[in-house]
Amino acid sequence: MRGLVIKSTGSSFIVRMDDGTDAECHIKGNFRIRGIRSTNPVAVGDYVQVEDGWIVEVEDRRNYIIRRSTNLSKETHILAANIDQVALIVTVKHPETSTTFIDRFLATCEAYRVPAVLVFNKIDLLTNEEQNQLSALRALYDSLGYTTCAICAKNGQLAEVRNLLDGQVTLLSGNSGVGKSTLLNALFGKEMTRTGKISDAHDKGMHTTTFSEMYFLSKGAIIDTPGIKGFGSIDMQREEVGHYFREIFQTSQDCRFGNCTHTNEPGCAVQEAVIKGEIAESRFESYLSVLGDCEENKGFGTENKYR
Ligand SMILES: Nc1nc2c(ncn2[C@@H]2O[C@H](COP(=O)(O)OP(=O)(O)OP(=O)(O)O)[C@@H](O)[C@H]2O)c(=O)[nH]1
Ligand SMILES: [Mg+2]
Ligand SMILES: [Zn+2]
Repeated sequence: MRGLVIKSTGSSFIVRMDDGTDAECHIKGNFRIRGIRSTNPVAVGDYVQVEDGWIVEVEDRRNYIIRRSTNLSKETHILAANIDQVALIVTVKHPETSTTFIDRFLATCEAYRVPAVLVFNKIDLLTNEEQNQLSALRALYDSLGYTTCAICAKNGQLAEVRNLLDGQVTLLSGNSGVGKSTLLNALFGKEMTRTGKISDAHDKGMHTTTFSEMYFLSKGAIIDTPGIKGFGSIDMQREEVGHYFREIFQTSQDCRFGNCTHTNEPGCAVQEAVIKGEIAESRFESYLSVLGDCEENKGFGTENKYR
């Protein structure tokens, strides 16, 4: 029988069967999907065929989003499949989300053609100066064509985000502790899942959510996922990296060389735009960090290198 994977712990899955019942299912150790080397061949959002509690087949995915797994192998981890959008939850502080992390995530969404929105949470904590920082960040990403919104999940100030979620299947992602699960609970008005504290010592989340799960809204659905540290991405050619940074791609049309990597080529329009302030330095730095990974040819996802 066919069903939709709504929860994954990595070793077991809850599948909502077409008849409306939920079944706990497993996969055999040698289960693989052709063409994708991932640590989890089955992800939340997958449509599967189940026989006697075993997932025996995964239907072709409309889309999916992956990151490199934490080990240094070539293997990747599928965050979710068949989604309408990613809501990347970020915070200016407590914990601070780095622009490198944001840009790496957005670049991967571009590569996989999954729309991404940026949700700035914990605006209740911000001083005036930090509010200015927030405004500057929103202005930057708005100018690139990403939808942004600012919320306080803790106090239920969610108006901005509710509209974005309506009727969509949305993957919630972001660093640990940014408030993904708090947002989920606030949207439902009751405790659907556990939330955690921010460690005093490191000002980071404690990786409270350890599995991915889909929750159904009256229209649409939300997938809460474990927080991630480094955002590894996919294998890219050096010339390709610029394609996934919208403004860099656009500006690169004016570079002298078609395969310009915007590092030290003459007649580089991108470098010129950075100097003129037309491309944000933070974005260019993120671009260079991804490019650097290609150079070292070692996959992006080393746990501690990027937050
Ligand atoms: N002040 C403030 N605190 C918030 C807000 N949203 C979440 N928090 C707090 O941030 C902490 C972490 O929240 P979680 O919802 O567990 O974070 P998470 O993103 O699900 O973290 P992981 O499951 O570890 O990935 C909790 O103490 C929340 O109460 C907010 O809008 N304002
Ligand atoms: Mg959580
Ligand atoms: Zn260039």
